Amino acid sequence: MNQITNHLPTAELQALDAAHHMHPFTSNSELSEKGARVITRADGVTLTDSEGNQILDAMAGLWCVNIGYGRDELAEAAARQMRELPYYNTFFQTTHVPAIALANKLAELAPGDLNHVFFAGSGSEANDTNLRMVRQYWNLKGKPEKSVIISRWNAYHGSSVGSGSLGGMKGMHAQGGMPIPDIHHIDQPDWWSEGGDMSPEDFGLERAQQLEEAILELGEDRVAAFIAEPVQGAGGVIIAPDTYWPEIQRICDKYEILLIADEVICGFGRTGNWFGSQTMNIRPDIMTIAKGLSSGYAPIGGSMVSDEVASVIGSDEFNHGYTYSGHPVACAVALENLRIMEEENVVGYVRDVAAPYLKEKWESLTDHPLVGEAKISGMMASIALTPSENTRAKFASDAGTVGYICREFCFGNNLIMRHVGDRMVISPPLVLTTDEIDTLIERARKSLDQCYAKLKEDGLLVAAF
Ligand code: PXG
Repeated sequence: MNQITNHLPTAELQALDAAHHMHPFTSNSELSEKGARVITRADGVTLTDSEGNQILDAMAGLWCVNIGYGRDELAEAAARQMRELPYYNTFFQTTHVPAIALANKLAELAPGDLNHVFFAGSGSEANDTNLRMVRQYWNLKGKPEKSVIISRWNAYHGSSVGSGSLGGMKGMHAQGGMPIPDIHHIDQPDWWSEGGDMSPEDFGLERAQQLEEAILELGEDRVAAFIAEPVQGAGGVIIAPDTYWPEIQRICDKYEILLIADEVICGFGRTGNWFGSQTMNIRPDIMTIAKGLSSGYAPIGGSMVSDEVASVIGSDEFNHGYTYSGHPVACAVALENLRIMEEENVVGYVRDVAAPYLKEKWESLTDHPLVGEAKISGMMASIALTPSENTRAKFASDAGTVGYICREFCFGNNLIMRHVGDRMVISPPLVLTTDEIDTLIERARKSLDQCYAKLKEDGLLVAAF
């Protein structure tokens, strides 16, 4: 077979897919029974599948298509760059204009003195860079024993061995020999699920102070860095109580621990500022970037690095890099994406228009009997599903059972809304109009109603305790 086109019948495409394509984070046997949804095109915030359904993509792909689908300028930028210089590397004292221009632009946009960028092809690769970079930093400072990186349970930092070890997904650790040594995890600031009888404020402080306890337990002279997402994305859009981040910053400063902010989801406008670190008012030494950097139009990631860290790392050869570090086509696409974001004031639109509007509508979902808390930061949001909102009870069914049912109704209503366990999450394109927000909320509410009726019918509206 030479050509696979959009014109084959869906069932045929699904059969070919099941026969040869291994999907990420998917049970392939389950998938081949059901058949994958085949997406054929997209425009703005709307996907079209092979059956002609028009689906509102409230996840922006995988949290990445920030400026929306179908922007010709990005296709043109890629084509132009492919004609001029489709590939050259940035190893061995060479460079090229797209990498130079993008590095300069990023230095201008990044907060503080994060003036340097080490390019990668993805967020996972960039976090692998960070892992090696912070250890090499302390090594060059004459403290090679400072090698432990502290992270959080339920964090997501990527899927490679290094970044998956940094992450705190136990299901991932169970496969393939992770975590690697010298990664230590503390608890996440998820008040709804884990806050017990504490107030959110006290709980936020308690969770931040776990960092201090871990540093003291491991030994200050052993800890290299703390890594965290400003808002946990894949973990369920977990937004820490207000007391959390100031305390984390205090502890990092006190013990001279490098702070790595993983901005792969939060970066590039998602939280209503260019970076989530600005929203949370923290001063990272390193930021991981990817996804929204190119709005997902080309695979690219990187590590934004402070003057201090860059100067220490630069004092010796850093034996690290990827074939596609600073890939010229990906850099050209990212530059065009950032140009559009600036010219169209996308971050201002999020801050002043879209996010306040979405917040009001999203929080109104808490009047639904299935919805406990609603959390939102800029254009990333979650709701906790619960059989009993007054007690913050979990469902008696296995975690994720109810979330999955709700997600299936969302799909049926042409809305891509994800579930993480029994939390429903959204992260739509930043350019979503207020009319499209209305449609999103309408479809979400309808799906919640259907889910509620189904749970009642199946006897699943039962609390775990
Ligand atoms: N850090 C964060 C905070 C992420 O969200 C990565 C690193 C890794 O990036 P790459 O480009 O290597 O995938 C991510 C990626 C999900 C989901 O199901 C989330 C991600 C990726 C795939 C699925 O929520 N985040």
